[in-house]
Amino acid sequence: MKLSMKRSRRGLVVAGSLLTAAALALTGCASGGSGGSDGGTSAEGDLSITFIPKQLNNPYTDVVLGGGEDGAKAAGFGASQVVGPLDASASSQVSFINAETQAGTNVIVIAANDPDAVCPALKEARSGGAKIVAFDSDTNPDCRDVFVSQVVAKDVALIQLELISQQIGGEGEIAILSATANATNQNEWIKYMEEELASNPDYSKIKLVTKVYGDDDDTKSFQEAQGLMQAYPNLKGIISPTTVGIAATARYLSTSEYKGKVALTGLGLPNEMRPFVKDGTVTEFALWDPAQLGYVAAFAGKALADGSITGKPGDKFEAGDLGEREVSDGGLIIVGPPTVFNADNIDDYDF
Ligand code: RAM
Repeated sequence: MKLSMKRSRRGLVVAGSLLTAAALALTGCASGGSGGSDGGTSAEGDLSITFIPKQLNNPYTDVVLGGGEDGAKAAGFGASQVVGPLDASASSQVSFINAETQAGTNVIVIAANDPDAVCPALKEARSGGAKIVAFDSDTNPDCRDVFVSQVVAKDVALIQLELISQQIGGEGEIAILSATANATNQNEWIKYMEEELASNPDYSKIKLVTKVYGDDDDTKSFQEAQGLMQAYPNLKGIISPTTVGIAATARYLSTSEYKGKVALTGLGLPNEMRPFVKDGTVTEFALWDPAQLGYVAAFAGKALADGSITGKPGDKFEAGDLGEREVSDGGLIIVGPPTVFNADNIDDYDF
């Protein structure tokens, strides 16, 4: 399902009655405005930035985009907005990219649902002069200028394996409950997890029995969790490297006979996972600060649009309060280290 949109000079997006809190927050003001186009000017305050997340109805996305709004303001963009689909399917972002190309948006920040499906549209946007910042989930590298990644991808994989291994005592069957089957970020983490399971003797007694996909849809993720327990009665643990998947799985486990018996870890939002840590369903999980991801992406977009970087290795730019960031090989910009959350520290975080 697609949202209908209306944009104003200030970059306002009205997405029918389905406008999310994040989109409201990001647009920063109520309705109205002249309804004019963003034009093609590149004078400092006139630069426009549009964020296209994987999907709008995702609490993780809301936090990322809150940081994006702060970053866009602090970096001096004249207009910032969020547009995007409600589902994270492979091609759901294409029409939104095309609309930005037509509008002459200066910077498009995108978390790709599929590394290939978005490419033709992004290439067209680039040939029209737009700078493309991939964040959270990469596109193919030749379709964007830089990729702002939350944490080094392999580290995201390793930390989740360490956590599950500790929680199941180093042996037994585990499963992965992921987001969509095409998601670049999840697939990269899963690839590193599989490689590590196959090569690290510490994990020789752990067996990955299946990978299932909840599509970053709460209901589907819940059902997949339920299905796992039926299909694999000896399952010892589940890794869910998606905030939607881990929260839905925790909700299922918390009222089931498996609570406290089948371990669950992965990547979660502290505010969503708090009740499940407090009730003993989950002991430890990880994440980074999602707001920082949006914030750094906005500054990267600004540096590209004003020509102070081109996205080549060694390029440096100031990311406001977060300080200097450097572009490394492959146009990669790393935001920060992951944090592990448990009963001792979860109340220190509010996102
Ligand atoms: C979900 C999304 C997102 C991912 C987080 C950890 O919200 O799939 O892309 O980075 O989980």
